Amino acid sequence: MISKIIPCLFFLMFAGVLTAQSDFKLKVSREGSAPLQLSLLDLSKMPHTNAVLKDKQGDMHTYNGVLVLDILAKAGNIKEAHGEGFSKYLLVKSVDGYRVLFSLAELDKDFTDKKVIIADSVDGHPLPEAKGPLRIIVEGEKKPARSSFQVVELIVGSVKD
Ligand SMILES: Nc1nc2c(c(=O)[nH]1)N[C@H]1C(S)=C(S)[C@@H](COP(=O)(O)O)O[C@H]1N2
Ligand SMILES: [Mo]
Repeated sequence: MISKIIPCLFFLMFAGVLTAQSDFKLKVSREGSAPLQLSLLDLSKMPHTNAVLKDKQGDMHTYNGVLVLDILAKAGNIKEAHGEGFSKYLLVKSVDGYRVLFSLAELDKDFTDKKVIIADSVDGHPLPEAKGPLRIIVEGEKKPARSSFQVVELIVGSVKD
């Protein structure tokens, strides 16, 4: 009996993980436009690039994913990053409530060569469950602290005062 239940339980857990992955949506919100919901499949179809980041232990890892600015551009015209856009920010929210802030210029290849991506794989593998399915990677930072894992929402806002 137990020998039948255990494989069944494994199957249900596996199916549960697959369903959770396919149900996952990254929310992208911008002032004045309806929020966008991107599935992992939507993201997988966008152009990907590598970004290298040192972990807490000092080991280098190569992440692969979509430039954050390309994702934000899907939710509206991001070239406002010039001029008026310098007072705009990106707030990155994670499952555990961790929040990290960027100015839009930090994400723009016209201002920096450092890549900021939403990674869906690391060293050729999907992100581990505790760090995925998506992690923002801020290439070249001395500490990996702004590279939030389990990202669920990107919010673009502007500073009013
Ligand atoms: N969602 C989330 N992301 C997070 C954190 C966190 O607490 N929650 N900690 C940050 C900090 S302080 C560090 S040092 C790195 C650790 O990343 P690593 O495990 O790849 O070294 O994750 C960052 N990303
Ligand atoms: Mo940290």
